[in-house]
Amino acid sequence: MLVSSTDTATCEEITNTCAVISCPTPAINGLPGRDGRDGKEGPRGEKGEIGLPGSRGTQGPPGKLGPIGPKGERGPPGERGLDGRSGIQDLDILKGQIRALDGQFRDIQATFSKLKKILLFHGGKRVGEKVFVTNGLEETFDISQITCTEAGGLLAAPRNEAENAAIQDILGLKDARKAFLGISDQHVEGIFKYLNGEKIMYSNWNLGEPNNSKDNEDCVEILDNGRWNDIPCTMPRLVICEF
Ligand SMILES: [Ca+2]
Repeated sequence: MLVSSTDTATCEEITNTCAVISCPTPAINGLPGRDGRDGKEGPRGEKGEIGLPGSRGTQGPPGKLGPIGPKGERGPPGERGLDGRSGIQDLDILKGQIRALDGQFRDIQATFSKLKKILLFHGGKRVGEKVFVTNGLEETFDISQITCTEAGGLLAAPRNEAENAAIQDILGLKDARKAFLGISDQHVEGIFKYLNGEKIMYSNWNLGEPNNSKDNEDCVEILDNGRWNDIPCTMPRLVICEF
């Protein structure tokens, strides 16, 4: 009977139980073999998991200006400011200043009233708050105008019938026949204005006037009958001023 060496019983044990048996001589281990050749590339593996995020890129250029946003809500009230002066103190100061001004104004009124009386005493004529008075001299239009301005008044220019009558009265008092009025059309022919550039609001032209005779009559005289006539500005006439 032949027994494989791979069985669990040893050869000596078998020899003791069997009549004929040959036991193999033990083999010696061989040299290790060489590495084999590389195998073929295997099949493609499954898709891997998502990798970690990359590093942050550089900042891009500024974007375009956006549309105006809606109006914001009202902010909280600011801190209280420093205490100012009392309004009552300011009021007392103002009252004192008003009292002082009122006193000065009354003094001026008294002085003005006194001057008016002096003017009237010297042949002046009063109409409302206006007083007309003459210095008794006859001058050209320009000199008459300057004379009145330097005296603190204006060349007389009646704004209504009452004022015109007052000027006419002065002519009678001085036995003068004519006087200049503060009216002319020196700037625009045919457009008569007061010396402040305002168009006249009242007139009392004589019949046929203004006629701009010889194209040289830009100033206005008042006659002893109260009527007006345009004449050359260089003719001498009684100076009558208004204050
Ligand atoms: Ca005339």
